[in-house]
Amino acid sequence: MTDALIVIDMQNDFCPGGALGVTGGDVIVDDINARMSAFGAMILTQDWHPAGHSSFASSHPGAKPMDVTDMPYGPQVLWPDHCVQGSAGARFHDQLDTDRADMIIRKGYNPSIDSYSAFFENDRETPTGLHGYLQTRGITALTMVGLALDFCVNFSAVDAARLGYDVRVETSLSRGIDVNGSMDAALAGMRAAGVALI
Ligand code: VGL
Ligand code: ZN
Repeated sequence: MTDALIVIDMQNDFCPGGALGVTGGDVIVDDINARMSAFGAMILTQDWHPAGHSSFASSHPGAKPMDVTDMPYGPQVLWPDHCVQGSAGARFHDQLDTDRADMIIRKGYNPSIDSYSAFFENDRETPTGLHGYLQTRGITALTMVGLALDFCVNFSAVDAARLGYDVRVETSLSRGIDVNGSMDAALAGMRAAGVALI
């Protein structure tokens, strides 16, 4: 049995100075690198949106960032333009040790659906393929770190727990956006799903 470290969205746009910068998002990079050698598998996720993505406030006339809109799949926070495919903001943080990754999974490339989770798009049913990858490698235990704790880490951890993985989130190696109480809701939701918060 192999356990995997899943490093979520450690990209320039989620670090201070980026389009959707998370406070302290960059200070965790060295400690994340230091954790990598403790795992049998190392996976990175990368938020990867086409220009004009439906999760961008700029794609909705009259909307501003952090507004919430109704999408066919449910409520969706509208974000500043971020992690546009091929842009500097979409690149991993310069100090992240990407050479150690076995696998890089991109998400959010579907123009009409956002994808917080590394497992499913925000309709909660369109798979990214990560579950199949982990299953074929025999991986059953997952540790998650990265950005943002209340969105992509949260959704990934809850989906993984639902899929039957043994899931831990190392909160000291993660930072959140905290919009409209999202941090408290995320921590409560992860605990309720059986995710171990370390
Ligand atoms: C994320 C908002 C929009 C994240 C990605 O990585 O948590 N948050 N896209
Ligand atoms: Zn995004």
